[in-house]
Amino acid sequence: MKIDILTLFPEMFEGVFSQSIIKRAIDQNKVEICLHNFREYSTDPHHKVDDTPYGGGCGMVLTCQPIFDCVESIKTEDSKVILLTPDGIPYKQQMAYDLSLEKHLIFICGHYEGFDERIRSICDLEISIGDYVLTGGELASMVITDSIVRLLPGVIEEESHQNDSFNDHLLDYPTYTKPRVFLGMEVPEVLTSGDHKKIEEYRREQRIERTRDRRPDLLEK
Ligand code: 6GU
Repeated sequence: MKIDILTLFPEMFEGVFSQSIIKRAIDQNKVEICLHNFREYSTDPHHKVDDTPYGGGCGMVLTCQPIFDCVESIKTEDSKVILLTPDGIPYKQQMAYDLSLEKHLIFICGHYEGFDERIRSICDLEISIGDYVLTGGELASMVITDSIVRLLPGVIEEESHQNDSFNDHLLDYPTYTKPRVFLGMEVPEVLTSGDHKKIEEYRREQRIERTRDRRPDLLEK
């Protein structure tokens, strides 16, 4: 998979993409991530990328030209162009699965002050990561990239995401490791019983119970 990210702040991504599982996925060529500062595409003599809003109001608005030209230069037949914006479709695990099957994603990181409405015309999808406002789409594109890259074949063991929270609209089951007793808190006996059928049953029950307690809204699905 190839992921291109259009941003005015490419340095924000350095730490996130140079550590742990994402770094390994990049090193193993499971994903190629390219950052594009669309300021470089501005035809303005001062490389301006924003301007005041028509009709008045506060803040600056991202202009069409640099983003249109940047997308045009990297888009192919296989590209899906995605705008990060608080008024997009709420991001869910199912969308991570769907996007992980794409060949080429292009993320456009907007700004909270806004972008020219006509930028939406070159986008295939608009995504929001939750009902709160961020200063820009950068953090959202990192969150989405992370959730997609871990699903790419061979990045983590297939089995590790079969029980992920939100699969089958259920949260994950509780896990324990050594020691068996820590500060008086014991590991549930069933997990040390060696009875795999019982363990599977216990985990399924725990997933349902947890979901009922914490996220009853998911169970309705
Ligand atoms: Cl995708 N962008 C911004 N700026 N704020 C957000 C968001 C995206 N998702 C939730 N809040």
